[in-house]
Amino acid sequence: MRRGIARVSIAILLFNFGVVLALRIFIPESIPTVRLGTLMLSVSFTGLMVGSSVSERDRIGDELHQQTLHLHSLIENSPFGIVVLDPLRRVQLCNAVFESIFLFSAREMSGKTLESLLSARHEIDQMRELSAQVFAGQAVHETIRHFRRDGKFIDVEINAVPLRREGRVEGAYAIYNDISERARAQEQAENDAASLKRWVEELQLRTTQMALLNEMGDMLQCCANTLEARSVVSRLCRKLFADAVSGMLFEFNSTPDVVEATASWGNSHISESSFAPPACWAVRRGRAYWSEPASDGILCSHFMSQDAVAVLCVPMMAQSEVVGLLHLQYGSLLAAKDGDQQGFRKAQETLASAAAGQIALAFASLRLRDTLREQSIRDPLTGLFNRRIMQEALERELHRARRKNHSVTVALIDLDHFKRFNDTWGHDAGDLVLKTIAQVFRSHFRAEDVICRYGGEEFSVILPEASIEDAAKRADALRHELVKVRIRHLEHALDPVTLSIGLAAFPQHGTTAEQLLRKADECLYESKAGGRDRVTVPHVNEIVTEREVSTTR
Ligand code: GH3
Ligand code: MG
Ligand code: MG
Repeated sequence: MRRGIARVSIAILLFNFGVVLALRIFIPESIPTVRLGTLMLSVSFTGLMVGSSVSERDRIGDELHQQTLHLHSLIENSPFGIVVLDPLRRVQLCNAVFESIFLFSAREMSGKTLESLLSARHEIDQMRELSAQVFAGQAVHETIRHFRRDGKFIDVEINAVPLRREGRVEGAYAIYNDISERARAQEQAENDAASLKRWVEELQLRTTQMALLNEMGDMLQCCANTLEARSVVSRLCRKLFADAVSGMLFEFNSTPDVVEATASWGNSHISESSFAPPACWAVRRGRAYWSEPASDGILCSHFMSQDAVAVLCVPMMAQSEVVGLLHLQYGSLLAAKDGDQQGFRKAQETLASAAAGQIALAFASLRLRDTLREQSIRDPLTGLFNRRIMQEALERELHRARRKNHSVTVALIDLDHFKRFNDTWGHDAGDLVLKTIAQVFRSHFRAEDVICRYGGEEFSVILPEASIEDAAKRADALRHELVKVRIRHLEHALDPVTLSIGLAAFPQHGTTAEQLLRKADECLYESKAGGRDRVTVPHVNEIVTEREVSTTR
């Protein structure tokens, strides 16, 4: 229509121009006609100006319309969510993607702030801060976790810019990109990587523990006695249970009602070093037991203090019998294993049970070996060395004496009229006499002297580095000591025991074991013959050669 006006204006202008021209040609003298022509030309010119102005506005309006359509199409067809906020930070318009991200329709969101619609309580502050930044004139790029209408959370990437008009911020324009899938995939990948790392670490730890456990088993098998085994246990358990603050190894004593600490590692032990077996729940139940001093749980009663976060007691079982106890104390480290405390405890328990089993087996076999060895070298009734050990010890002492050039004395001791103890009070009484006398011998002689039961009621003592004179004095003192010993059997006081003793010394009375024993036996015989209860030494002028001992009296 506006174009029509322009065309009409041009037509009027042309018509007026034609009229003025005709008047000039056909009525040249008429001045009013000239004026009328001028007026008509002015009117036409004005009409032309109005027409062209209307056409220009029409063109601009068209262009604006096209641009608006284009912008709308851009916004609507954008793969991202787009929202425009008014100066009061309320939703002015948004596209379909924005609607689909948050599951609200444009109508529902229109006129409301995004904070009121889309954020959970803890994100409101973050949202407010973000919109404050934008309305302060800054462009913002953030990733925020939003809650959408159905209550699920989504991660969105936001690019927001302020909309300025004449230098003033009059709104905001934001592009939303839903990156939940990407974020979740990344989170999953991170979790997977963390789990893998944890598993690898766990595997490495298990490998190290298995290696240490095997090492401990190997070392324990090579131990010659329980003393060595205890030192192996304390050294390797310190490494094996690196998470524990300290540990103790308890063994059942020969006295069955006492458990005794025989090895320990680390500091601040809370357990008593010896206690009755029922004081420990692990011993009572025959399986691992955790005590937690800090909590309300039942504690083992062998603890002296409660300075530990947790304590693990594991019974050491060998052939279905509890032979000892492995005791491990944990400090703050256990508390630090927050999330996976249960897993950590289980792993420690399994490891401790494996270690305890291995230690128990090693100790049982060492004890068996010790027992067999003891049985092979000791007389079961008196606990003294047997004759075979006496022979070996004498050979060894003679060898040493030759090298170091000192003397060795051998004493043969026979109990006088021993048979009458058996005959009068029975064999038990006789056995009691033998045991008591062995005890007196043990306390009378030095630790380095070798006391043996030579056979029946005969004993031998090897006195290294003792001269014949010293040995004679010692033997005489023994005789006097023994007379004072009163033995009671079944309420009966037995007669005092007297001894007949024969001595011989290296090198003056013999240079070999055989020569010395023969000479000591001769002296013993002499003691018997002389009336018993005495000590006899070889005569001063007896000459000894390498081959035989000839006596000149
Ligand atoms: P003598 O003064 O001459 O040595 O007389 P004796 O009675 O001590 O010696 P004899 O050789 O006549 O007797 C030794 C007795 O010791 C004989 C044996 O029954 C007894 N005997 C040996 N071994 C044991 C033992 O282990 N227990 C008991 N009860 N008696 C034993
Ligand atoms: Mg005898
Ligand atoms: Mg005798």
